[in-house]
Amino acid sequence: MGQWDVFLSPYKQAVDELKVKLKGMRSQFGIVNANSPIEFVTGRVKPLASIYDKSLLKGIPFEPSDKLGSELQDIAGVRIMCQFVDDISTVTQLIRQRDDMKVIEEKDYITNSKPSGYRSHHMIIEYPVETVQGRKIVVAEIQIRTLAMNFWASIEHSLNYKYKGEFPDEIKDRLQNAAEAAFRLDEEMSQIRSEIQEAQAYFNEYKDDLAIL
Ligand code: 0O2
Repeated sequence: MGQWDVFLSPYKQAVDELKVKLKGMRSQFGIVNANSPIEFVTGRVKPLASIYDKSLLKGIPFEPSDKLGSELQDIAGVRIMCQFVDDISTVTQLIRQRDDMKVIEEKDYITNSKPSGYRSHHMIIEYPVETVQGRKIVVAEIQIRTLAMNFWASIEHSLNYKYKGEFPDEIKDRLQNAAEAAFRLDEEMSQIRSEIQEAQAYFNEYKDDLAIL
């Protein structure tokens, strides 16, 4: 096993565990028949090429070290998607209350969106991982956003590969307009939230019967 594999292994463990725990939160809402503030959860360990790019950007030596692990806070990253903007504060509150992770920083890019138009709530946590060498505290990033914010961010992220962050003005303007449109969509959906949730509750209750029809 290479040095990088050894270094990244607790981060992989953290991502796997966090995904199970956060998906567990979603199922618990289902069990008590309550609308879940969590729609779905994804997670990844930052690819080595992205670790290299970011370490270069931040002027941190590209080597498997504690310094790299604490300065690049998103080597372990988990993303929580919500249906409604209000769900985001419900989820952040649930995470703050947990004893198995410690929130050390929060970044509210929803109230203060990034100049690109990016919106999301970021929580930086310390998460203990039990390894055969003992306990290791891993820094991880949880990004919480609505489905509309996620749609925008994933499109913008793919375009970033093409343009390497240097968007032509026209694309930049269109992306900013699209970000505003996504935000207006979230606002509209919030207005009709109770209608949507009643329909979803009805569908969940009768989905087996509906499947027969
Ligand atoms: P990837 O490929 O997702 O891993 P800071 O140290 O706080 O100044 P840092 O560490 O970049 O800066 O943190 P920040 O700004 O909170 O962003 C971390 C992650 O948020 C990014 O990781 C993206 O996942 C996401 N993000 C931030 N800004 C944007 C944006 O404008 N567009 C999109 N699509 N995502 C964004 P990486 O490493 O950039 O990318």
